[in-house]
Amino acid sequence: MKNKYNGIYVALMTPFDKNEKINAKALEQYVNYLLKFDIQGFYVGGSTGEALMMQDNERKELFKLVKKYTTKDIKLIVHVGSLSTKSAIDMGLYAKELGYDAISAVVPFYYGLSQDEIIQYYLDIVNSVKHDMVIYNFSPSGNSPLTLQTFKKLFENEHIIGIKHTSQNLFALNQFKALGDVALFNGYDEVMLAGLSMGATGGIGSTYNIMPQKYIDLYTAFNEGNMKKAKSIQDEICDIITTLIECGVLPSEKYLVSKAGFDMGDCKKPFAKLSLDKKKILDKLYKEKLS
Ligand code: MN9
Repeated sequence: MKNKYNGIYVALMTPFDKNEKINAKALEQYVNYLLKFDIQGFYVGGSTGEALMMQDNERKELFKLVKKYTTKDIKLIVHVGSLSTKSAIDMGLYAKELGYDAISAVVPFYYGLSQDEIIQYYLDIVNSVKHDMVIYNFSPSGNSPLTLQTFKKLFENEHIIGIKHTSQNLFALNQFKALGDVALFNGYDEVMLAGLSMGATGGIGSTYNIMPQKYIDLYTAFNEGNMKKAKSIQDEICDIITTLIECGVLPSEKYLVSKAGFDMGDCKKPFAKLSLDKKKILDKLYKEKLS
């Protein structure tokens, strides 16, 4: 059995202070809060963690802190993806040494690499780090989406054990069943139920930060075959995400979690601070649907 990573994984936010430095105290409080929920793990230092705006040494500092604050036996997957293979390997080795369960890396973007170059990127990382790897299947710019053929080649490697599928293409997600028993995480929270129906074995999401219990309940309802309940939770989630998208997903999430009592600070630049108008919309959302 290859897949030991089912369930609900919160894509952890990183709290920053006014100088864009990690706010360790807020991070500890926030991690402690999330550990009270019946989640299966954290996804550390991904898009939601703002890692792509952080220096490698700052990312390593985050890995160290989250590992230290996670005092409960849940799985920890850490994102080490970088445009540089060398950096990804360096961060991967560090995370493995800290005791992370698995590493993950986004498809290297920007340069429009070929499928072969991308395959080599992942093989170089796992052959050096020798640790479980979850491919972060997200192609924001530059690359064409990874093909099933590419995934088949990647999964010949014993260390490559999962996919975080951040794509609305759920037919592609379903086709991953050809890869065998892999950890298949739904990536877009607004299609969580659809993703589960098409074969996802869990989810990694950003909006789990503001409503973890809804995802736990949706996942449970789905596994119990209670589709009516699962659908009604997904509908509630989609209404909330519609507002988040309108106001900007990451700054809104930080604002909402700060309202709940954790000092998350602002997103790193170039993210803008939320306008007063957007804050008002989010205040209403918080009051009516999240508190
Ligand atoms: O990690 C997140 N995707 C990205 C997953 O950040 C690219 C999602 O949780 C989205 O933020 C969410 C809203 O679109 O589904």
